[in-house]
Amino acid sequence: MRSAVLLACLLALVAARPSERPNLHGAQVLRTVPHSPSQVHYLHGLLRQGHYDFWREPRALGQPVDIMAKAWQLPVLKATLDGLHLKYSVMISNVAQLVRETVPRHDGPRAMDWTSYHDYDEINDWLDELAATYPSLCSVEDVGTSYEGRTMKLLTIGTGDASNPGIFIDGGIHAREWIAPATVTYMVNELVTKSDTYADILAAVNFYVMPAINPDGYAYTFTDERLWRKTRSHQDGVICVGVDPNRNWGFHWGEGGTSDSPCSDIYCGPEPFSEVEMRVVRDQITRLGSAVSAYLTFHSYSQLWMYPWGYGYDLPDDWEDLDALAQDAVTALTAVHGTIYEIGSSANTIYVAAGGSDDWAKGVGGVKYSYTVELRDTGSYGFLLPPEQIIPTGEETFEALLVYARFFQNGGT
Ligand code: 0X9
Ligand code: ZN
Repeated sequence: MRSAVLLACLLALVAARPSERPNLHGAQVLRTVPHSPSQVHYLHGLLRQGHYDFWREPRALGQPVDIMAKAWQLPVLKATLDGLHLKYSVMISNVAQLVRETVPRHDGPRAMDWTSYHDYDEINDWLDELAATYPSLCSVEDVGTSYEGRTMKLLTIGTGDASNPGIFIDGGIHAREWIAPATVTYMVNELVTKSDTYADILAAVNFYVMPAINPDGYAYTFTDERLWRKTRSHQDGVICVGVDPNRNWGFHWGEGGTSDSPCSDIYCGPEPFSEVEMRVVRDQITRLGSAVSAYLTFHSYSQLWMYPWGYGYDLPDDWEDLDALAQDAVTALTAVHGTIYEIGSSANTIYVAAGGSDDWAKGVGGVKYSYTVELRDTGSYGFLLPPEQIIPTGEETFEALLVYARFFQNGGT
């Protein structure tokens, strides 16, 4: 009897969801706002040391910085901030509990919906199901395999010619940003299940969609570590796992806002496109060529609608075209639930970070309208956005997507 109880306890421990793993117990997210250049400088130093998980990196004076610290780190972090005369507030007082609340209960595969988050296999099964149910509207292709062997799928939606203008959409390049795949799949579902409403758009514009382009990282956030960001690739002789896939693209690779330390969350990798998943996405954008008129890559969080460049403060020559379309899209987005977004170039809006997919899409892929969207929220929940916000986020973001679609439908170039 005693051994049966012991076994049950052991099994419960092994089956414990990432939320229940002990390392997040007592973890908190602190927010601080630097008001002097030296405070920004010191926060950058703290970021580079790599001891803390910066949920929101230092940007500029007056802009909040969100730092997660584990229970044992909190006293030191608070003392460090005090030493820098930086006031702080507790943004998330119980990270572990929030993780528990947002991780879906899993008793085998669940049908797709938008009231909870779904894992990689569920999303892939749903893509296959969509293509089988709506063969005249969409098709699915296996376009690659992740480092750990997961199939990567590309869904094409549209009823017109393959040469119609296309919008390439991806999500989940950063594993822990769960609202991104959820929002991308929400928008796909709207287009496909309400195809009568959007018949004109679907006849004139194609959508190329990859909802979760970091399959192994995304799967890992469901099974092991909810707040994992990078890929899951291993390098010989290197202890730390993974590369920041949004520092890995071959355009200004390894420049500002990246790290060459494999343990860093912004590690750019041993070489450009070292990550197979990014090669897969790159090859699809390349293959589609001039059929891609816009590239939208979904992240979270901070509510930002950004265009290149991210590698430096310069703006592309045609930035006004990109800005105007973003303004229209965000106006439509805000009209739905009043959610406010900031618009601008990546480097000027968030921070300098080279090797991003958006910069590559424009700088090498030749996609004029290239954007990174940081979805909800502004930090109340951060990466742990409650599932109740998936539908409202989907609703508002879909209106923004329709602005892009109508722009191309009406001959925008
Ligand atoms: O740092 C990133 O990769 C993105 N922010 S996140 O918090 N989701 O990690 C912003 C990327 C903006 N684009 C480029 N810097 N190219
Ligand atoms: Zn991201």
